[in-house]
Amino acid sequence: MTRISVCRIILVASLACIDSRLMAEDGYRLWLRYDRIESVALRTEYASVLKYLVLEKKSPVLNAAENELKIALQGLLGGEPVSVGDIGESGALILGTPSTSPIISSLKLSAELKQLGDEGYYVFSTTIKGKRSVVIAANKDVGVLYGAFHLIRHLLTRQNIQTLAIKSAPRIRHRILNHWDNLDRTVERGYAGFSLWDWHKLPDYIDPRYYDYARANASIGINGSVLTNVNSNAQILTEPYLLKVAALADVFRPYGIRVYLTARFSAPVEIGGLSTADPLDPTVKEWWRKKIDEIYTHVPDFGGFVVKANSEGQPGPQNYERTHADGANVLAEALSAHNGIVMWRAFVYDNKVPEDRAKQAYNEFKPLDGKFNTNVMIQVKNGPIDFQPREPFHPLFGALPGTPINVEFQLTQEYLGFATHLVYLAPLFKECLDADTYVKGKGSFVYKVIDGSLENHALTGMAGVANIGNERNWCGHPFAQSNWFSFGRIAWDPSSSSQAIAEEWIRMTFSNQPEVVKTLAEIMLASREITVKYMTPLGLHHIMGWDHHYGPGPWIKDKPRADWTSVYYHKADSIGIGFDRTKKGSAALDQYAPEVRPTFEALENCPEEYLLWFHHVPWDYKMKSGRTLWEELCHQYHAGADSVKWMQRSWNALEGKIDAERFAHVKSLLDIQSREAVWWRNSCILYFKTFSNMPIPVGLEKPDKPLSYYEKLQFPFAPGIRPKW
Ligand code: GCW
Repeated sequence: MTRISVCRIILVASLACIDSRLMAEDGYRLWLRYDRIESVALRTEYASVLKYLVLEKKSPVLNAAENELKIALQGLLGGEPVSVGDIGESGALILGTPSTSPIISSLKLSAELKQLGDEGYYVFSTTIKGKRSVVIAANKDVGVLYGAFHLIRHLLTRQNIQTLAIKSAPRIRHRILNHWDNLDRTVERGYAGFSLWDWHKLPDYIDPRYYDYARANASIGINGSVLTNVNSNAQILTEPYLLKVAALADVFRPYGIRVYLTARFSAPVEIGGLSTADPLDPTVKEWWRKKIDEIYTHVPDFGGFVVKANSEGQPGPQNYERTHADGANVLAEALSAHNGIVMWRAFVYDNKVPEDRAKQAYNEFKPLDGKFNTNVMIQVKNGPIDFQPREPFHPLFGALPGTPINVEFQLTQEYLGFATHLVYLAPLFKECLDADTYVKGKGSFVYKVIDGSLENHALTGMAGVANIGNERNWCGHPFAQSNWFSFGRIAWDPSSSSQAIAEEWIRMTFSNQPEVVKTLAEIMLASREITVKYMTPLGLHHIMGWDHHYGPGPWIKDKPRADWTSVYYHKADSIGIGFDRTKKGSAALDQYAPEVRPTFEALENCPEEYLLWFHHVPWDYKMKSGRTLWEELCHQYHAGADSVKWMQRSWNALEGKIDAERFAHVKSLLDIQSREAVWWRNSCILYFKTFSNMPIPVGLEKPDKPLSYYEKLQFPFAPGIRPKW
């Protein structure tokens, strides 16, 4: 299909150019698709109140809210002009704060607004001057912006505006995308093209897309963006780059988004001309202080730093025999003068340490609890290894009561089929957040660690490693957009349900038709479990292709680092398979609270989805299904691959109900996913069979190629590869 090059929905574009008949459905508009509402009755009803916008005072943030409402309403109402001014003859949409809007101030909302903080909002229907009205009220302008986006979601999902009474405030303070974007525009583990940031042309050329990025984030409550890769380059801290960063910050600011950078620990040496980066050296401290002051001259609301130190070859304080706390604090001290924060990553492990990799972060950070400055958060991945399709929750959650912890999820699908597989990740995020750490008794859920309520921390955060690139549809796979969306929604409110978020996203992105919503929600909600089955069933992990992590590679061994091989993790032998992390093995389980351990310690108790994570299990072990472990493993791989066929059938049944362009796109991606699921299934079964020495159970289709075929496949140009520094 030829792509019709038409006006994009960008804030700066002419508002009149929204016409779905001209618009190629290429996914560019994400979930902010403001096409005319089909039902005349609903349009008339919405229009009677909402086509009169009342904004009594302007500010950059309030203007952003007003502009968005104008674009949205004009599109949804089918081109009816939206006036900005007074209350109309039939009603009005009034937005503002008590201090910017005399009308809102006259409504005496202090009791309602009290609990809503700086970013919360109150959206409600009422009657003002005898006219039906909808009010978006907040304490601060940014709350009004978020309220505006809530109302837009409400309209896009076709809900009524007669009885609105929505109060909402974020439970997490820092809701941040982490871009692993390099200065040459490659994106580490990025599968949606190159970086959005056109460093070469910044600061002079401002790609209109930056506005759309900001709009999309604001629409789901994301309020921070780390622009650069955690495998960082010190150049970003030099003046020419800070000017570029400042230009992006200027675009994002009216959308409530602060920018953050990654700090390379050796920057004082690399760009500062010092002979050391020892955090306790006074010249180093002074260098960071000056550098940070300089950053704030360019970006007055700069958010702070994310730091990956002494991990996978990155420099850090341990190069100078200092601790992670010494390292974090030198930055934190300088940032604190400007209200900036440090997110210091706990993703540390060392091939030279003779200890289960899953235990190393805890061992490193547990003794440092309470030693970090108050503006430091420790950023912990959801699981103890590395963004696998399934991991138990990280043992550091709950283990550092004296230190704020923020969780890092990966939206980009490094270990989940890149941007080719449809995998809805909200259930994975929720599985971690809803896990019970028991550190303060039953009910000590991970989400309570993250929202600060368990230990009373005010500094809270959630980080999502972005899946965004410069591909036209932003994320590569049309459904990968749902992972960006759901991350924002869950960071705002960790108690949101995966199902509700999926349905909301489908309605906004595809269609409000009940059949479409139902079918797509079923596919999305099943997709993560299906992926686990065809990739890493029963607690297997880290058996992907060498380095690029594309496709299966359970045979990977004999590499320079044992902890980057697959055999390190699955430990298959003639007796069985799996990593024994009980007391008989690495005792990683002992890092969890005593109440958590019994569930996993005894083989008979261990939930089967975590079996091979915690146990080395004999091939003939009897599973709950009555099958042996070997048979069950084969069945799971088959069930996974078969279920992708079910996803294909369900999708195909929607032909005609989804626009042709996205229908065809997803259809061909599902074809690839289906082929790759079979590839996973066949290679893993054939490989593990060399250890089990057991036949593939009767009734299951046999692989049509030998193991050697799969082992020889090479993908030197797989996307998203780690840069070789
Ligand atoms: O998962 C691993 C990735 C690396 C990444 C690292 C990290 C940014 O393979 O590419 O580096 O995690 O999280 O630091």
